[in-house]
Amino acid sequence: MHDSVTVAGTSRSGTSVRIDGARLLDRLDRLAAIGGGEDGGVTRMGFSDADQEGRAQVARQAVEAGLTATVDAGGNLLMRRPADHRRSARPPIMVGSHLDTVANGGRLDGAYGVVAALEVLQTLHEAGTETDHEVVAVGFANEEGALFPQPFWGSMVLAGRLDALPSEPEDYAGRPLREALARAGGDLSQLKTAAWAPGSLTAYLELHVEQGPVLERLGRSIGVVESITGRIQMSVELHGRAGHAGTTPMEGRQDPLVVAARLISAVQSLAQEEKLCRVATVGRMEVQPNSPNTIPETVRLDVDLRDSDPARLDAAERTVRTALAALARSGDVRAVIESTMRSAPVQTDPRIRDTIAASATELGFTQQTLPSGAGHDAQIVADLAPVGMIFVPSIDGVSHVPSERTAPEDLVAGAEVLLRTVLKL
Ligand code: HGY
Ligand code: MN
Ligand code: MN
Repeated sequence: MHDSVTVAGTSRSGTSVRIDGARLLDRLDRLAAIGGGEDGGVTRMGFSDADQEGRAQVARQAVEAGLTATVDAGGNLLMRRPADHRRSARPPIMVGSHLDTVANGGRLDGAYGVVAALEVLQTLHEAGTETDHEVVAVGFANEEGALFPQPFWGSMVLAGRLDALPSEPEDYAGRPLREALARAGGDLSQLKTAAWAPGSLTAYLELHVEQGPVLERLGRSIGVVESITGRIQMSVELHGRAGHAGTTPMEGRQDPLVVAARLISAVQSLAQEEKLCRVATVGRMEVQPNSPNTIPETVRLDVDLRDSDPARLDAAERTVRTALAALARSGDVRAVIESTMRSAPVQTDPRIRDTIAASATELGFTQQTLPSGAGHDAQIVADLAPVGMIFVPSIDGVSHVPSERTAPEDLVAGAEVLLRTVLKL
């Protein structure tokens, strides 16, 4: 058990409501145990069994706290105070993040924002604090797209961006999402029922670990996020001709892995040398038949491009497509490329930024305004409402790895600022 770490927030009625830091930290430990590995990594890929177990655990904690927990058709977990606390005529304030992780990722990316959102909701409920707006806590489904390659799935459903989603989503192995979504409590044929209308939220707030080095380097406790990066994800298939590694002459080979290697180098250089976009990465590749003494038949890989300027992103995407066409021609392989996800860069709402900054100041925390190099559900929910994001420092600036960590006092500080911001909005 963690010893208690509490600091007061104040509600409209002036009584002080207190984040229960020990409860927050214990729930993070419990959630990290689901899909947890020896090296401290966590694997709860969207719509996997572990993800479902994680969602169920958070839902149980909400119900035990006297809250309601429901899963919408997209698989998003929504937690609310009992009906008699929804008197407010004003649209609710939604707070949350995502519950899924990347493969062998960290214990905080996403999970921290959902557990803190539950903590805020439970703290308000226990204190009997009436807020001007109903507060809804959300655990978005499949933000990472680690198993079913549709990142931001849950927030895209909630934002009603259904036309940008495949009608019959499958995982990387071709297994249909329909059954996995149903197991999570969703329904692929009812996604429309999970969409919220523009203006149906007063604001969306997401608390998240920074996943970068800035706050730690500057020695600041709270990050006030000013913008969230734009991002394009492209899937590439290269079809060559398999053959015996020993008897097939080099002349005339149609080797897709050689083309893939050249493409990966071209992707790296378009960010590193040509500076066409801020970062460019190939993080996933599949080789078929993946046999040491067989010239590959097919290679599949994903390209991830990021920049805060949509025009630069588009130019970088065109460059990848042009480079791929030339490399496929010279390597005599057939190439198929598809942009599987495109999320525009988003500015957070200035009024919410100011409220976060004022909350951090009142609570005595140092702060820093900064951009987010990572993508977040907030950039999708921005279709519906003004959004704000609060960061806390990542130790060594790392994330998406087992060593992802944040100091406990920073985790509690972030939740205190989230609570205070909700009360002030
Ligand atoms: O990839 C990202 O930026 C986020 O972690 N989904
Ligand atoms: Mn992530
Ligand atoms: Mn995240």
